[in-house]
Amino acid sequence: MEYFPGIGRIPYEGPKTKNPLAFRHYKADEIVEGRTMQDWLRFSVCYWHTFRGTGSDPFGAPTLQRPWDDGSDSIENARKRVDVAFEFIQKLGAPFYCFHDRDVAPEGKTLAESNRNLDAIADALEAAQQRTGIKLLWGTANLFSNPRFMHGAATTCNADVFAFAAAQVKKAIEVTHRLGGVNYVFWGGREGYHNLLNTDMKRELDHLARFMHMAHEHAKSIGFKGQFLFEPKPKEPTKHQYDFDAAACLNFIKRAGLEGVVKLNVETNHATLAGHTMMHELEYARIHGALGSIDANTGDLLLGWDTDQFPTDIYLTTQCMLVIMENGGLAPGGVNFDAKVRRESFDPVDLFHAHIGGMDAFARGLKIAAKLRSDGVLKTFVKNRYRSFDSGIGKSIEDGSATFESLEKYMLDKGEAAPNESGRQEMLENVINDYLV
Ligand code: XLS
Ligand code: NI
Ligand code: NI
Repeated sequence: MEYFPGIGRIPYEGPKTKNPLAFRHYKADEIVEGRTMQDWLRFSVCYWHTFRGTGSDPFGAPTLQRPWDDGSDSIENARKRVDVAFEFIQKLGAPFYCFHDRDVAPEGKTLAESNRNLDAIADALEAAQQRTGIKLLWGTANLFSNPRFMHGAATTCNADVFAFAAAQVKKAIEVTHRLGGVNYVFWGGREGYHNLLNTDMKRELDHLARFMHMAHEHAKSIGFKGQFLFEPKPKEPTKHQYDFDAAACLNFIKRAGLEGVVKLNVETNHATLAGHTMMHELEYARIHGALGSIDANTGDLLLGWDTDQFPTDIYLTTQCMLVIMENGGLAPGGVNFDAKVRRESFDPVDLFHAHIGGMDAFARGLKIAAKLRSDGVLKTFVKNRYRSFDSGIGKSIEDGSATFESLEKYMLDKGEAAPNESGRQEMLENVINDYLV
């Protein structure tokens, strides 16, 4: 059975093609800075938006036409979706996918039944992976859709719900391990609060720390070597999510003694909701040695929620790739399209247009960033800007030999600081535009 008839493997045809179902820039085996595009980008298709999205919103019913899907929660339907997913990912030529437990398999009436459903679909996923060579970038657990998680999962006030969440994550890590997943993501679905009047914030954060240590212990005990990742997000569904942004996550990791255990999966739309640029979040994670993976999408700056649109802006992807290349890539992480087509884009073929656009935008960002790096434009400027710290008084500050006394003496002798130099922001913005064309 073919679910996307008339669409073959998406070819690379180069920038001049007029074929909407071809890549203009993403050529998997093209070498950039000594590595293939496929290895730099490690693209992943997400199961939830792409194969479970319906196009419904708070104001309207589903719109997306998915002729293969009978809309039911049966195991048969779930099995069929596995075939749909792998046909799509294979035709697209993405090497990875990722999922939540409840995206792939229906939730049962009890935990035991849910686990059995998940095992049954894991069999199908495993067979499809073997058949196609497509690999699992990460698995995760949905700890936010079921009403039991209304107060949170690891940060709930209900100890039974904490136990349920623990059992669910235990199983999700095991399934991720079984499927050879190379990361495991914790997005804090409802880990946050709507009102501090009913919230013991300290207790909730302590519980989250306990939860993460137990998850780490379990992963070790079963031999799961994948990277744990927190996915920062400032709000939605709660008013305040504990994993607000990269800085809040890193502080939690430190407070909980989880350094070296958890890195970050940074998502563009979450960065902008937090009032940051994606480049800021990536750079903040990178300099702390915690840049693990990214959820590639984009928000709409005029809207205040997580619109999860496909990234098409090459200014954005260039900025992402500058930091990712400086990080030496993302492996074992990757570039996961946590993005959905608009509800007006209801044809199955729109899924191809969306992913092709995102992959091409990142491939262009990669090529532009590589050129900026090989010409040394930004690096040389930035290095020169800080040269007063390379010797003399600046060096004494950096190497720790300076004290307030020595600095005071230096300045009393000198009388006034050396004059400042221009930051040349506009010139650098012009330089970037030269490279974008
Ligand atoms: C929601 C998150 C979610 C995570 C996986 O905003 O982006 O989709 O990526 O749980
Ligand atoms: Ni995400
Ligand atoms: Ni999101």
